[in-house]
Amino acid sequence: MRTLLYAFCLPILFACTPDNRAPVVLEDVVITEPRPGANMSAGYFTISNNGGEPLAITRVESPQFGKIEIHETTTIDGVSRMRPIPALEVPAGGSVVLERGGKHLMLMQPAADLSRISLDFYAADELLVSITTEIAAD
Ligand SMILES: [Cu+2]
Repeated sequence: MRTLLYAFCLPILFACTPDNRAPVVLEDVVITEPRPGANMSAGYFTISNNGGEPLAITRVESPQFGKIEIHETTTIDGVSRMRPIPALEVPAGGSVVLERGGKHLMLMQPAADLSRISLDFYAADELLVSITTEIAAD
């Protein structure tokens, strides 16, 4: 599933890029169905920073999830572990892929109704981008 979601410019925070691309764009967004018993979903996407300054996403919020963490999976001696990371860094003009076995969102405490999922991405207290998507079959 290829989903191109919108990003919007916050005029006070960001000048739009000269060619009018949105400063922050999320593509290929996948939110997995919560596994029975596990009560959490994973989120994968590609995030692109079209602006001229590096970005650090420090917080993700959703009305559909009580708690969201940014995780990184590392494999040491064949053992995979995931741990929360304080920020998702996206270099100026670059992009970062969140995928299985790597960085991902961990979405906990899901609401009963997950027919639409909204996610708000923040750098500290500044809202950078909001998206709306749907659960994907895992
Ligand atoms: Cu995780």
